[in-house]
Amino acid sequence: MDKDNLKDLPSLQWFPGHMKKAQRLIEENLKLVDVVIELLDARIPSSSANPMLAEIIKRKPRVVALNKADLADPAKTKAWIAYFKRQGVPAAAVDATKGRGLKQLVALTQELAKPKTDRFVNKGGKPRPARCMILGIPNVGKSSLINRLAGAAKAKTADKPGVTRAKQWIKVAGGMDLLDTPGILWPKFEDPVVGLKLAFTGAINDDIYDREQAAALLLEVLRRDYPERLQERFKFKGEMPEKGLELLEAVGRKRGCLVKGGIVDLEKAQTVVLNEFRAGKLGLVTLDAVPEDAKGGEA
Ligand SMILES: Nc1nc2c(ncn2[C@@H]2O[C@H](COP(=O)(O)OP(=O)(O)O)[C@@H](O)[C@H]2O)c(=O)[nH]1
Ligand SMILES: [Mg+2]
Repeated sequence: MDKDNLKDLPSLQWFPGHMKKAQRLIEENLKLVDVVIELLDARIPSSSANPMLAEIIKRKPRVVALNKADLADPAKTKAWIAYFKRQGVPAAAVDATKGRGLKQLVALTQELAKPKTDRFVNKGGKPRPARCMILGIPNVGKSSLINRLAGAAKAKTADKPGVTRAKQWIKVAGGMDLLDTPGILWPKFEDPVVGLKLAFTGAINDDIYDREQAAALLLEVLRRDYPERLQERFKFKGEMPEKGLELLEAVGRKRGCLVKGGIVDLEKAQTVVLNEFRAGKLGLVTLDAVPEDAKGGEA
């Protein structure tokens, strides 16, 4: 399987062989760059992270881009950025589709590369832009970000017969060189909660997860972090049930998703919850809580 096919692999088809190959491609490109840009989904910054990133990039400086910030809770995005900074990792909120936050991302990347580019000049080299590459799991927005950063100066692919396709560098406004091929990371699929969060933010395919579990988990997280919105949206009066499944049933009742005998049609209720969440009816939501600092690294 070549590099281009690997790009389109649905995340659940990551077999050990694919993971090794993806890792090898990244390691090859790592040698060429000063800095890596780790692209995360601002709605699920820890669930969209690759568990082995630190091992893969070793000591290469890293900047985090919290993408799809237009869909995330702005207060939580701020808290996540502060958290990364406390871990010594510069971070910026971006919206790759509209181009928001990209100037800041480029500035952070250059700053991070400065020791390296300065050293190069001190050894007699010509000043050069920071070299970087983008890493992230499928659907996090790598291509959108690369295209947006490329702007008008989009890299042409020089496909000369008989010549191995050279690495293409994109010159980014503001003085940064970006590899046109992103590194594809696999998600944390061992953790079922992470899998569900990836599913309902659209990072993995819809039809491979249990919709009832997904809706129940979503309601539980919303109850914990956004109780007023849940209350308001589904017109709960007084106490809301605590457990996800009970919440789902209550939502079904509120919305009249009933079958004969007044029993709640859980399937209909799931659809209501998942569709309304995806349509943004519950507002801007971030589903991963910022970890406690005492526990160290952003697992
Ligand atoms: N709302 C929003 N959608 C985005 C953003 N970035 C990417 N997307 C969407 O997310 C989907 C996956 O993006 P893509 O660039 O193909 O992801 P890739 O698989 O990492 O290359 C596409 O539908 C994009 O339009 C963003 O910042 N905000
Ligand atoms: Mg892509």
